[in-house]
Amino acid sequence: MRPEQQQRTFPDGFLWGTATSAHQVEGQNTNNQWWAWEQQGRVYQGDSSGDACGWWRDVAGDLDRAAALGQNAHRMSLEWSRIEPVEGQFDAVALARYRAILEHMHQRGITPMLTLHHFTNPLWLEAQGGWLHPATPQRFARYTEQVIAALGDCCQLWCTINEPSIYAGLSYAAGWWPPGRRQPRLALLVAGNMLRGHAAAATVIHRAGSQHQVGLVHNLHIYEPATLLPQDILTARLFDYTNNQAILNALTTGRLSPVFGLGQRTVPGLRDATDFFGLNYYTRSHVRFFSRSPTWILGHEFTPTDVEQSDMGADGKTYGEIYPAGLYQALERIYQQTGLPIYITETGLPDDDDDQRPRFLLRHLSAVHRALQRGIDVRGVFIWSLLDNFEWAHGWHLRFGLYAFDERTGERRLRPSGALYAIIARANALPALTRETGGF
Ligand code: IFM
Repeated sequence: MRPEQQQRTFPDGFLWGTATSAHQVEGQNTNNQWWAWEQQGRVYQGDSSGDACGWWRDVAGDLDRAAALGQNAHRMSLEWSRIEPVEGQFDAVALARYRAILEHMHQRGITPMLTLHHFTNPLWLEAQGGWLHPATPQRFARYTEQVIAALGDCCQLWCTINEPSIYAGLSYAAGWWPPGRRQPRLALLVAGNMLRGHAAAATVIHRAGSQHQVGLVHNLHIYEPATLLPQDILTARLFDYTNNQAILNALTTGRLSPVFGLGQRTVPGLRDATDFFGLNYYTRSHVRFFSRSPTWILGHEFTPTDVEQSDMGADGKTYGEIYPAGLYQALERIYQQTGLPIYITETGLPDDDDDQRPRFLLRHLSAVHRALQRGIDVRGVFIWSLLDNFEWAHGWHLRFGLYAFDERTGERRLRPSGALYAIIARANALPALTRETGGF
């Protein structure tokens, strides 16, 4: 058989999963800053997370669906505001509920990966300034201690914080997310504090035993200079430095660059905090030196009109280019710089009619396979997401699920891409390389 006719297999034990987050699927998360923001009508067309996908009530059906699709892993997050509804008071009932969810997973052969912070803060923390407050990393570590004591025997893969650069940028520079601030300097302070929180939580988790693996989840967005003009190249590098490189440097050196604010630069525990890199990869944008509408520092980001785009980007604020080569670039860069094993903790696209997702999956997973062949240590992929869910500022208007979910009726419907992902996960292999299934 010629090599191009052979299946492209993945290593034994490779994790094939999907990812979700608490606020996006649980429902009735009334005690965090996002719920409050939604009640103020700040989400697109007044949408609210409401009952979301009902996971707090009942998760078994969706976990059955994940298992039936051959998934052997699921990444989900814990809701800090449920576990610590009042500062210093921990809710044993909420922790028991999470324990039951983890047991459901194990019963179905699904390995859990837990994220401790995925964009939401308890209201009491937000009232104190959230991640701008210098004591927040220690508060986060105290919450982590309770979680490890209650759930440490049910999980070994831990993500401390999801996408610090996105949380900080959208909440404190762009102003699209609560608390709606527009001061890039604050965004950098917040990102720095989140790195401190990552180190503090990792120290707690590592203390609980060497079976625990800790990662930080970073959204590696690709910044492409719009032209070869030196000013565009430099601006793209500046965007990349503040959003990507400064975080990679912090993880490998244990020191924060001055972009994160002045003050103590060596962060206790940061250098040894990270056992794996959690890579979220979605897209790239093009960057041009200062235009009349700068979205960040001295620059303007955009997506050229002649590239294939997902349902993202229609609002002109977000970026939706489908760019699988970027996943390979990200994997290679992270592995070269950090030497850490990598989980792709999220990749996916909003595509309501599912006319792009099957090809998206084949092309992005081909990039992963190519990376493995070149010796890059990728341990698993979590597609965002198992089912459509509450997409933050876009509300219910962007559909990322392998299952379509109707938030009015609760109906779930498998999309063709979900069936395709099941074939790949069950075979632990991609179909043979063809023009349709291979190139990226
Ligand atoms: O829905 C989000 C998720 O919460 C974090 N990463 C990107 C996803 C899609 O926008």
